[in-house]
Amino acid sequence: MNRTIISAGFVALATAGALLAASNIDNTVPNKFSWGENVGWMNWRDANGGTQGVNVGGSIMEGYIWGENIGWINVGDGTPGSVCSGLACYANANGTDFGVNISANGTLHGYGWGENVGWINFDGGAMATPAQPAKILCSGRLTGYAWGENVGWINLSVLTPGQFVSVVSSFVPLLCDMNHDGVKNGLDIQAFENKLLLGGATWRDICSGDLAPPPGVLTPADVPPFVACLLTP
Ligand SMILES: [Ca+2]
Ligand SMILES: [Ca+2]
Repeated sequence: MNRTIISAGFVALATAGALLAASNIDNTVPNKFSWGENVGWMNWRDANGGTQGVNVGGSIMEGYIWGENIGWINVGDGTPGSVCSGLACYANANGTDFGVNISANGTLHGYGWGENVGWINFDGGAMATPAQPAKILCSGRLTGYAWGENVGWINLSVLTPGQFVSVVSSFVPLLCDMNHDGVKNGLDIQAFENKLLLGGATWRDICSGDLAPPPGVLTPADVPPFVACLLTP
């Protein structure tokens, strides 16, 4: 990363924030901490009382992580300027449009920016041997590793409750709840059809609607198990 990109990152950090959605990271267990081998605990929820903590969306993250030893890390401003495989995403080509993207299979990509530590590469874990890609699981928790050139590995895979990061239970995708309103009923049929016919399925849609092979995509083969799921009490 050159100096131009880094200084642009500072500008984004200074001006982002007012439009952020409130954090949807779990605060009950709480599962809101990741571990950095060189930098200690990082809190994904409580920036500015939770109003500027990390919000996990369908295809992007936004908000701030707080590292007790390293200060703020910005994972995106919530206004991505690009499109990746039919999903809104941060371009991550320079410091003007950066942040963490979420692919339909749940893997995390792109960059966060730490005010004191520079870029955090969420593709880093996928390049490790063996590969341990940063990812959000259908259970709503993060797993894998991110890499910061100045902070080393950031571990999202600690198994102990209270020592990993998860979204709130209300944001965890439910089987066949394709409009993600927390219940499965006839309203989910239109949402399923739209994603099946028009594309644009997010990781949450895949978790809810990808019920038959081939995995990772919605195809007509997913229709019968989807209908069966809707009809099952
Ligand atoms: Ca529903
Ligand atoms: Ca499928």
